[in-house]
Amino acid sequence: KGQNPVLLWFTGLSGAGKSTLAGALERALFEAGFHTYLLDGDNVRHGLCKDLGFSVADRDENLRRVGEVAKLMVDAGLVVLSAFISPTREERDSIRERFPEGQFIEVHVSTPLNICEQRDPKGLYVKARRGEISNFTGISSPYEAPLSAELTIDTSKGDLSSQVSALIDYLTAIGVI
Ligand code: GGZ
Repeated sequence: KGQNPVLLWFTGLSGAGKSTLAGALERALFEAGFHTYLLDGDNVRHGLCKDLGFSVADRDENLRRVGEVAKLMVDAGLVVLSAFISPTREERDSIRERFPEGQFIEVHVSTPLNICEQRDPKGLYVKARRGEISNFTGISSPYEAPLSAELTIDTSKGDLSSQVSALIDYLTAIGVI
């Protein structure tokens, strides 16, 4: 099916819903016959980036590698989705610069910290508050919200299917699908 390859870059706090949203969008695109790939911590941090932790330098290197892999996949014609906290503007912007205008689409998953902390699906916020995890984004390490993301979605408002529809509508409007 006709598609214009792009990288959809989901950024936001741990527990904001990046993977859920990107995963649901990928399923919808796949079912509609598009060729996609989802990059996230689960398939990258255990392999390609298993030598890296959560210091500023390691996160930058994690994201640099992800950006380069995504670039290869976009060159291969895929609609690539990535779901990483990606806490710094500088790192996100340097990945954006690796792509032609319009091929890097930043999606800010803007769910507020207090909601992410209430959700705490893996119990990581509790551990971070106790000081058992260092450099935890939002608690002991900063998160810089995007200043001009193409899309902003707060997953504490509305349901998943309407959020996926908003993403599909956007991709349709800009001619990606
Ligand atoms: C933030 C951490 C940390 C620290 C482990 N800070 O929500 P999760 O659990 O399932 O996904 C998070 C993941 C962060 O990896 P990313 O590759 O997305 O981060 S980055 O873009 O900053 O490179 C979280 C868990 O690993 N995790 N320690 N200190 N999140």
